[in-house]
This record gives sequence, C-alpha cells and structure tokens, in this order.
Amino acid sequence: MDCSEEYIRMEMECEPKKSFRRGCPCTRQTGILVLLGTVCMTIFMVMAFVIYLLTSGCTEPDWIPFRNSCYLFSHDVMNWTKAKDYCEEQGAVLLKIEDASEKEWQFVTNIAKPYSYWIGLTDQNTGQWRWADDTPYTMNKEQWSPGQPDDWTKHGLGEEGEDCGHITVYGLLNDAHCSYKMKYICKMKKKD
Ligand SMILES: [Ca+2]
Repeated sequence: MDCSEEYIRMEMECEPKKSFRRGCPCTRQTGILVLLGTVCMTIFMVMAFVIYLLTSGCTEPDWIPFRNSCYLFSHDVMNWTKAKDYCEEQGAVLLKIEDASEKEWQFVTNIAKPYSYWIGLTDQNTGQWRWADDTPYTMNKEQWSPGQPDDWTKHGLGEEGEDCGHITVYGLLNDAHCSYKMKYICKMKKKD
C-alpha cells in the first residue's frame, strides 16, 4: 500500500463529513487516519536517516561528517594515551587538524566548546610538538591560549610537565598532563 495515497484518499473522504461528528462512519476512519499518518511519518523519518547515513559517508550514528572525514566527539573521558588507542581501534586517529585548514579548526572548536577535548598533539617523545601519527606540527600561536604551551609542573600528577595537547573550554589549545582524563575527538576518513 502506498501510505501517502491512502492517507490522502481517506482525508478526502472524511473532510466533507466532519460536521456529523458522533455516529459518522468517519469517526473510526479518523482514528485510522491518525494512525496511518503516524506510521507514514515514522517510515519517512527512518528512510531519511538511512539516506543521511549512506550519503554522509559516516556510517556510525555518533560520527559527524565534515569534508572528507568523520569526527567523534566523545561523551566519556580517558587519559591521552587511552584516548589515542581507542581512536586507533576504531580505524581513526586522535584528532589531527590539517595545518592550513582554518575551516576545519572552526568546525572542530564550534562543536567542542564549552568542553575540553584531547586532540592528537604531543611533545612527550621528542620535546617537539608533533601529531600522534608522528607527523610534524606547525606551531600556530593564535590557536593556543595566551602563555601556552607552558609545560606546567605544579599539577601534582607526577614528575613530568605537560606533554599532551587539548582544546580548552574556550576553544583554544593548551598543554596538560597526559594522565588527566577528559573527553577526546577521533577523526577518520569517510568510507567510499
Ligand atoms: Ca599548560
């Protein structure tokens, strides 16, 4: 049965008889009409969601599409290393932002605010800030909070300073102790 055609047919039949109200054969039909409308709307919404998933290239519901990638803004919290491992288990990376992409930076920070998220920046291996996939990072001080990164040591979380990068609640970068637990952002290429 074509839902929309049946819906319109019943509406056309019932509309002129509304004045009869009680006892009108359309009273029962009105109930069916409402039920049919609800079913049609539900089918439409499910189909629209499936089409959205298929065309966005991001097959998991929590992953948000932007250009050629899908992004997961986590709800749970982990330390930096566990967040990196989790992203890699999903076939993704802890967020790496293309150096020259101001639009990607805007996209990420607009969604991230007002929460803090780990991203894939660290200087714990070489003393130089690099992405988690060990590719070089080009420093852009405009994206960092004033005075950061400062490798602060009075955090009481261990001997080391701050070696892992995150987006702050203000949408700017900061270095923090890698053992700290916070939300994280994974990024993966869209599937073909
Ligand atoms: Ca810091």
